[in-house]
Amino acid sequence: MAVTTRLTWMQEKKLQNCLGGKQFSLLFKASVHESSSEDLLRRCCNQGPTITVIYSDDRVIVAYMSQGYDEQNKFTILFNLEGTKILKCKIEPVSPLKVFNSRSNLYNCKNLDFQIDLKERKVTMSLNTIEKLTLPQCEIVSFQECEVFRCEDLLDTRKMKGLSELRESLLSAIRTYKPYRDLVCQIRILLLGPIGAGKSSFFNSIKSVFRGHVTHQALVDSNRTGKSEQYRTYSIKDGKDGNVLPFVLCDSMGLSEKKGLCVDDIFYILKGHIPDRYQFNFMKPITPGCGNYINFPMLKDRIHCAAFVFDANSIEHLSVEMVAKIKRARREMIKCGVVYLVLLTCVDSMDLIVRGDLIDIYRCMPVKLKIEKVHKNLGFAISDILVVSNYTSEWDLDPIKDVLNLSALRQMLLAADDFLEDLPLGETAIEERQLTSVQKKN
Ligand SMILES: Nc1nc2c(ncn2[C@@H]2O[C@H](COP(=O)(O)OP(=O)(O)O)[C@@H](O)[C@H]2O)c(=O)[nH]1
Ligand SMILES: [Mg+2]
Repeated sequence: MAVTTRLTWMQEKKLQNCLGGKQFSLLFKASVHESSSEDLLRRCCNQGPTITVIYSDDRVIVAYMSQGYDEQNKFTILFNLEGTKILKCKIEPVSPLKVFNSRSNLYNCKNLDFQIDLKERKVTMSLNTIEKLTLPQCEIVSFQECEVFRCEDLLDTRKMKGLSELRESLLSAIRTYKPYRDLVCQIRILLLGPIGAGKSSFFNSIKSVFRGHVTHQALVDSNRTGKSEQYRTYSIKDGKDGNVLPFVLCDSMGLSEKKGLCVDDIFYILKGHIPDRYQFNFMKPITPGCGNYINFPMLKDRIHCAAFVFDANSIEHLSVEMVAKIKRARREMIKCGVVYLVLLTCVDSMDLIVRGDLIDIYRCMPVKLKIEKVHKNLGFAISDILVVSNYTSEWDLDPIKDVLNLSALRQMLLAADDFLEDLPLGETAIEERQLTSVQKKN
């Protein structure tokens, strides 16, 4: 059976942040392995930097050793984790052999700042250390459990190499993607969601990956006032002069309680009646025949997949009116047979989330809770909720963000295939006849 830690997610996260984005792998646990310093040293030698965690009632005392258990440490840092508080102090570098040397007379080693007796389950600390960590004035602290972890950088070169390879394979899969039975040349993806959710930023992020540098074509509304009232359909080229990619991202006006997109307009967008640069008017829903309304849209003009975009930080604060609008929009999609997914943005700015977490974001507890909330409050299936992280103020491309965003895009293309495959036979037959006649003419 796998040996599991007693550290909570929150405690691990706090330590990770204090130690500059490290991840921990459990090497030793006193209650599972032999409670002897010899066994501990055998398991923990040659493992690089380590943390030794002492659980004493509600308190967790942690010793970070920069050189681990093999040699004399350059520095040792002690932490005292109590509830949500974390206190740290640097102590004289300690030799692990001395820390755990059961043969030494523990209580006579007054010159050591920190010493553990595994057999007796007691830690001794100097008065100076006790004061710095605001521990109760008692030099000997008894404990219930002791664990040792190896500390590694969350983003080491091996992981970054793996990410770059994944990024390349996603790019290649999207470049070479062909819509189901070639029924259309490009998949049209509608981005829909509250004002300020990150719809335009998602388009900019995808365009940036294919362009090779960060671009901000679509106006991003940093004040979240919802100024984008135009319907924009964006085709993206692979590189500056490359081929047009097999998808179009359609950026709509944001949903809002008052001045946002009329939910009645969604039906016309889905069916392909609305042209690029159409000016929305929240006071006046679209009526057939108005302006440059497309009277007889073809399959290529329709929306093949929709993405509801939500800011992870405001999912709990959506008003009753907004939730009702979202649910209506979803019903509209079901009616039109359009498949939909959810994009959860801004996870990078959530409390305690660091860049390194983005490589395994679906396992991050606060993100899992957000996904649960979207599922419970809005009724979307958990498997349809995808996490993305948009470019906001960066200058350089980040493979971690690219992998998240490209994975979401790939899921949308696969979902669009489901839509095309599910079209009533009559509709695909007409479309295929039109396609062959266009091909013959050319
Ligand atoms: N940290 C972070 N900020 C984001 C993300 N996506 C969007 N934003 C910010 O959210 C604000 C609104 O974004 P925008 O794309 O204009 O939202 P839209 O109204 O849905 O098009 C801007 O300040 C963006 O920089 C994200 O993934 N992470
Ligand atoms: Mg926008």
